[in-house]
Amino acid sequence: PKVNYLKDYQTPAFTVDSVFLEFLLQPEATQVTNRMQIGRLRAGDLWLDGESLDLLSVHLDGEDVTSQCRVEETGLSLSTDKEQFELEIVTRINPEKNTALEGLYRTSGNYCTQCEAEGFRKITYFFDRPDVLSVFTTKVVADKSQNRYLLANGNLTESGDLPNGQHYAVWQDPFKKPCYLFALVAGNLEKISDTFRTQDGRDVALEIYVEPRNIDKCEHAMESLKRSMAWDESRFGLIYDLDIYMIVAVDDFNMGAMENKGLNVFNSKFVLAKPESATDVDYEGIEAVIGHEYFHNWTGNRVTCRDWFQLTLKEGLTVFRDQEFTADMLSPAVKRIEDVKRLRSNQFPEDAGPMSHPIQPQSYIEMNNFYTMTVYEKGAEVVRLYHTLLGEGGFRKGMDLYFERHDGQAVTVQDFRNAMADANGVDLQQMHNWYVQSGTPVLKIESEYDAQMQTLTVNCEQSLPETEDFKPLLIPIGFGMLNSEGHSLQLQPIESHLQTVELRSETNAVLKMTKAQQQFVFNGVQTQPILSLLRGFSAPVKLSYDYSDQELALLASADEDSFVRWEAMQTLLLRTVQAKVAALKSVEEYAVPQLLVDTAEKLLLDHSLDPALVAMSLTLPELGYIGEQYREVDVDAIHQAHNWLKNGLAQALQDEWRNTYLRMQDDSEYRYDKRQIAERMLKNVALAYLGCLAQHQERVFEQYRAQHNMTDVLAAMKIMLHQGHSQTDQALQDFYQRWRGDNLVIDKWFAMQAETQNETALEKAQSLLSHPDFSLTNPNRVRSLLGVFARLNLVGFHRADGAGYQMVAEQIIKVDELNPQIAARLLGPFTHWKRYDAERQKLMRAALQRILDRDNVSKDVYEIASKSLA
Ligand code: BAL
Ligand code: ZN
Repeated sequence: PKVNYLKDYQTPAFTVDSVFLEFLLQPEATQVTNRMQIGRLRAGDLWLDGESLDLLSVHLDGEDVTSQCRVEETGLSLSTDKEQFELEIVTRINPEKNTALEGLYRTSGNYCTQCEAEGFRKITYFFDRPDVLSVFTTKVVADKSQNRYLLANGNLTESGDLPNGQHYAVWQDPFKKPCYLFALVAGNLEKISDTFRTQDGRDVALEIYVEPRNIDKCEHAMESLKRSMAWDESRFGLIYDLDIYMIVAVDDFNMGAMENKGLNVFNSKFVLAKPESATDVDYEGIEAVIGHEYFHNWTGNRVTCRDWFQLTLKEGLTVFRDQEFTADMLSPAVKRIEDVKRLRSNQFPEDAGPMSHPIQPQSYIEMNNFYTMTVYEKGAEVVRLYHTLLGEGGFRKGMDLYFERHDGQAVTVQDFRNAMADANGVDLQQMHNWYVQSGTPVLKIESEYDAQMQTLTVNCEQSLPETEDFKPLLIPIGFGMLNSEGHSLQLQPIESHLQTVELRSETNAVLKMTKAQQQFVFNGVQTQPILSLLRGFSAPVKLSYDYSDQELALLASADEDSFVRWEAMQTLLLRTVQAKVAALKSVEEYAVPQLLVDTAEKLLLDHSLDPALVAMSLTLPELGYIGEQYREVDVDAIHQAHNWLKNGLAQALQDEWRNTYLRMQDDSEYRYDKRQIAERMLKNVALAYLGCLAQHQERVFEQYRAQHNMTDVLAAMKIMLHQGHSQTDQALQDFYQRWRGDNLVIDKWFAMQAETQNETALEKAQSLLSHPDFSLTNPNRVRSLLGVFARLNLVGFHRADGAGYQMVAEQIIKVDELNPQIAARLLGPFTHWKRYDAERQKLMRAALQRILDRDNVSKDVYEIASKSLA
C-alpha cells in the first residue's frame, strides 16, 4: 500500500468555489449528482479522489466527457486546460451494503454519513483533502414515509413534497468548508428542540434527533450543549455562527462523534442518558463530547487543518478545550487526575510501542490509524504547555490572534505556535520539538540540600529513550517544597534563576526547563525540604525522583497540589504491589506496610477532603499501568499481587470502609453534580473493598437490588463479578432481562463480563460471542466484548496456551471484512507483544502473522500488523 509523507505536501492545483450536491436516496442505489464550480491554480490534469463508486456520467461545462475520464481504483482523472469550469459528476452508491461505516451508510434503517478523514470520496469524486474549501449546497430527496427528516449542513432554505410519496429539502452552508465536514442524515427520527441566545443576541435553534425509543434520554445532552455554547463565549469569546445546530445520535458509529458543520453525528453512547441507564462516567462523557464537537466549530471548522499530518492542530486543541470545560463544570482537580490516568494507561504504551509517532506524524498508510491517543491526548498536553507557560491571559491572546489571522483558512501547527508566540512577544520555537519527536520523555530529578548555606539545588535532566539525536524540550515543572510537618515553604529562587523560576504564589512555582540538563537553586531553605514535583502534572513526562516512602506518605496527606497528593498515594500503592510481585517469586513473606495502611486511614478520616480525591487516591492502580512498570509483564503475579493488596487493605481498614460507605449513602434523587458524583465515587470504592470480605457480600447485592441508579448498580455488579459472589448469576440474568433492547445498557452487560478476570474468562468471552445480542457489525458491541476482553482482561487474553490470542485474532479477521477501522483498533493489545515472555511473544506474533497473511487484508490492519511485526 502507498505511504503518504508530510514532506511531499503540495498545495492544491484546483479550487472548488462552490458545490451543489443532490442525493436521490435509495437504500441500495442512491444517486449522487455533484456539480462543482472549479478554478485552476496550477497547470496539469484534473485528479479527483473516489472509491467504490459506480460512475454514471461526467459533464464538463455541459459537455458529456464520461468516456474521456480515466477511472482508477482510488479516483478519476481528466485532461483539460480550462481555467474556470463547471464539472458535473453523477455516481451511484449502495448505503445498505456499507458496513465500513465510512461515506453514506444505513443504521437502524436511517441514512447517515461519516466523512472524516477520507470518507467523502466514497460518496462522490472530489478533491478529498482538507485544504480545498467550498460552499456546499445539498439537496436531499427521499421517500417521505421512511424519511420524515432530511438533514444536511447549514441552514434549511427550501423543502417540499414531490410526486410518488417523495419529499425534498435543500440545505445551504454559507461557510466554506472541506468535504470531511460534510454530513447528511435522513430517516424516521424524533427530535427535541430548544434555543440558545448568543452573546450578540441571536436565537439559535438547537435540535437533537434520535430513534423514537430514545426520546426520553436527550435532556442531559441538550443541557450540555447549552452549557458548551455559553462556556465558549465566556472563556474564549467564541460565538456560534449558524441559525441552527443539530445533533443526531446513531447506534452504529466508528468514532465517538463527528463535528460536521451544523450537523454533528454522534455515537448514541455520547448522547443518551437517564439516571437508571447511564452512569456518572457516561454523563461526564456526554457533556465532554458534546462540548468537544461544539468547540470544533471554531477549532477545526472555522479554522481547519492544511493536511492530515496537522490533525493535532484541531484535535489536541479541542481536547484541551473540552478538558477545561469539564474542569470548569465539575472539579478541576478530579478532571486533571482522570486525564493523567488516561494518558498514562493508554498513550504512554502507544508511545513505547511499534506504532509510536509524534503528535505530528510524518507519514501514514491509512489516516484512520492516526486518530490516536498521541494525536489527541498528548496533543492536548502540548497545548496545555502553552497555557502553563503563557498563563490564561497570554493563552487567550494567542487564541484571539490565531482566529484573527486564520479564520476561513486551512493551516498548520506552526501557524498556531506563531500566533501564540506573536501575541505574547515570546519565542516559542523550541516547542517544535514536542511536535516532531515521539516517545515519552523521562525527567530525572535529584536534589541537594546544603544546611549550612540553607540552599536547595534541584538538578533536572531530560531524555527521550530510544531517540537518537534527541532535541531538548521546553518542560514547565510545577514545583513546591514542604517541611516535615507538611507545611508549604516560601520559595526564594536565587537572583540568577529569576528568569527560569516563575513564582505563581509564595509557595508555588514553575521551573522552566529548556536544556537537556538544568539546575534550579533556592535560598533561605531552613530545613531539609520535601519536594513537590510536577504539580498539576505540568508536562507529559515520566518523572524519576527517589522519594522515600515517608516522603510520599507526607505528600499524600499534606501537599497543596491535589495531583501530587494523588500521585504520592498511587506510588505507595504501586510500590506495595511491586514488592509483593517480587516476594511471590521468592520465599520471602511480605505484609501490607503499616505506613500505607496509616496513610490510607488518614485520608478516609479527613472529612475535609473532596471525597472524589480520596476515592481516586485509594483506588489501586490499574493492572495495565502496573504492567507498564516492567520490562517483562508477569500477568499472573501482578494479578495475584493486586488482589492480595486489595484484600489486605479491605481487612486492615474494615471499619473505616464501612463507616465511609454509610457516610456516603444518599437516597435523594439522582443529580449530575459535583458533590453527588464525588460521594458515589467514594461510596463505591468503599463497597469494592468491603466486597472482598465475606461478611459484606450481602451489602453489595443489596445495592444492586435497590436499583438506585446505574452508577450504583454497575458498581455493585462489577464487584460481584470480580469477587465471584454467589448472587452474581442471578444479578446478571436480572440485569439482562431488565435492559434487553436497550443497546447501550446491553453493551455494559457484555463489557462487565468481558472484563472479569478469572480462570474461565476466555470461555465466558467465547460463549458471549454466540449470544443472540452479539453482533460484529455494531462497533459498540464489538468494542464491549472483544475490545474490553483484549485490552482489560489480562488474565484471559494472555492465557498461557495462546487460546485468548487465537480467539481475538479469528474475530479480528471477521471484523476486517466488514469494518477495517474497527478491526485495526482491536489490534492494539497485540502490538505490545515485546512486553511478554518468550512463549507468549511467539504466540502473539503468530496471531498477528495470521491476521496479516490474507489476500484481502485492509490497509488499516496491514499498517498496524506489519509495523508491529517489523
Ligand atoms: N474529528 C473526529 C471526531 C472528533 O475528534 O471530534
Ligand atoms: Zn475532535
